[in-house]
Amino acid sequence: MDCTNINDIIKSSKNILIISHVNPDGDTLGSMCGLCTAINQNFKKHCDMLAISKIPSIYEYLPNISSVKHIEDIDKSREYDLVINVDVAAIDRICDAKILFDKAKKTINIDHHKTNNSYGDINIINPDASSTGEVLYYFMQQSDWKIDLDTANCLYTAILTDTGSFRFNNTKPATLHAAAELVKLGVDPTDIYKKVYESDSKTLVMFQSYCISKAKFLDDDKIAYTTVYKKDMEKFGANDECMEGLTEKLRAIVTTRVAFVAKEMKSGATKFSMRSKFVDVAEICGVFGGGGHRFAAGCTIKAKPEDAIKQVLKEIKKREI
Ligand SMILES: [Mn+2]
Repeated sequence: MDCTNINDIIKSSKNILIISHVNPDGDTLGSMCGLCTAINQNFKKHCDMLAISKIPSIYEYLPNISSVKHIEDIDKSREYDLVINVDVAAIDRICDAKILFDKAKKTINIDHHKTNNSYGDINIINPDASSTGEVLYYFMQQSDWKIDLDTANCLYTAILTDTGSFRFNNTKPATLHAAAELVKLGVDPTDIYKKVYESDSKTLVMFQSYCISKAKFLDDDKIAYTTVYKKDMEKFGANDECMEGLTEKLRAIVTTRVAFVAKEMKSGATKFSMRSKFVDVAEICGVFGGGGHRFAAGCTIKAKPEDAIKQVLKEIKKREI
């Protein structure tokens, strides 16, 4: 990786935009806010930050997140000197912001998804890294950037959330090393844990309990799934944030090999969030035009939940799960 080149590009850019992916998670938001803070600290430069859809309220503690612009509020005719995408596996994950990316004089693509096809002018991609936060930590270190406490809190959040609190199989020695270094810089693991994992709303807990109570189990309980209808969301006053972690709860059952949540969309299509313990669900979701990681993936099928679930179950049952 050519750090000098990137430092020079940042130095020579008058206006910089950092873009996070649609349906933002802790990794894309932590990476965006951390990179923005670090560029400000190290180069005395302001960056614009962009969110494509609603930021989950639990991430409101991230430094500088209040200055993130939303796609509806940004001038899409603007030509940035530099646009940096963080955790954006494919360019369509930034939806309408693609126009800003295409117009930019230079683009940098920072990611950890193995499916990323290096669509930027410069690409900093490490498919072995747990998270984009981890990629950024090592990039900043190799580039001799100063990492202040605000940046450290952001990067730690990114790593923590993408590893499910250092539980998922993407947790490698390098991941824990990066986290340890961030703790050395002053990050308080208990404080961030509470902010991320002990901030559930009553609505979320009651709604998820309901969804789990009507889960279905197939093949000696190896397959676990639940269907979330529009009317369920309405009944509980639940929003998309209330879906967070639901599929993982079904996977956590000892007998489960594959778990999914099928959500009825406003359009009438069905959106799947799939998790597994062994089988490659990115490949299963890929059959339907979706993707993701080996043990965590998603797809959307243009059919009502009952039909869409039949199609998905057929694909799952073709495999040794
Ligand atoms: Mn990520």
